[in-house]
Amino acid sequence: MAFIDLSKNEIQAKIVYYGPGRGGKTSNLLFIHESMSKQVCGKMVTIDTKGDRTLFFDFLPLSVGRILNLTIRIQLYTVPGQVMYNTTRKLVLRGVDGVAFVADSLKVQKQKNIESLANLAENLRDEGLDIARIPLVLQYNKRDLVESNIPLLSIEELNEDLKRDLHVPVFAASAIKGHGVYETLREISKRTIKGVIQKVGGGLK
Ligand SMILES: Nc1nc2c(ncn2[C@@H]2O[C@H](COP(=O)(O)OP(=O)(O)OP(=O)(O)O)[C@@H](O)[C@H]2O)c(=O)[nH]1
Ligand SMILES: [Mg+2]
Repeated sequence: MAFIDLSKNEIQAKIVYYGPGRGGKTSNLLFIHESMSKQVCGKMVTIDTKGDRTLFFDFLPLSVGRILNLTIRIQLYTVPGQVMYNTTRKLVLRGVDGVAFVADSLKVQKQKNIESLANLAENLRDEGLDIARIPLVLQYNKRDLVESNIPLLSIEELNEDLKRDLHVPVFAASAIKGHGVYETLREISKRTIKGVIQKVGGGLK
């Protein structure tokens, strides 16, 4: 949850990476953790995994700089994408300030992407949040597989399935190669911090 600590001149914001199982949420955080300077990026904590399946969540704290004399700290979380872990997803979503939705470009995952976005909307609603208003970006992951023989969804098809009437930016990405990972992070951070400053600023008036 976003909060401002005036004794430390600090703002904290929570960004959740959401999406279908095996879409690449953990891979995004791993790439950020491996490539970002240690001054910015803290220790990555992975709570309970089985192979490459997240069973609880991943957590990565970032200290991204200063705005208006306030230190900005961002906490990145991933949810477990597998359908059966909805209770955990709801727990991780508590106090969320922004969401990066990681869709899987594999054609076989078409329905799973759609269901996961609907599940996000429903879980946000339970938190009193509206998917059309929360800071949100979409990432279409695994675009590196365009060069393989594996059937992929086109960007247009992903837009039709997921973006629809949402006014959100979309990033083509390859989390394992690191393409689009920082673009996604930068945009969702910018939107989230803007939202937090508006929220906190409003609260201080
Ligand atoms: N080719 C390719 N494989 C990827 C990419 N991103 C992730 N993967 C692979 O997809 C599998 C799942 O990736 P994860 O990052 O663990 O997926 P997740 O969304 O965290 O999955 P859950 O924890 O089950 O929700 C792993 O074997 C990754 O190596 C990508 O951009 N391209
Ligand atoms: Mg994971």
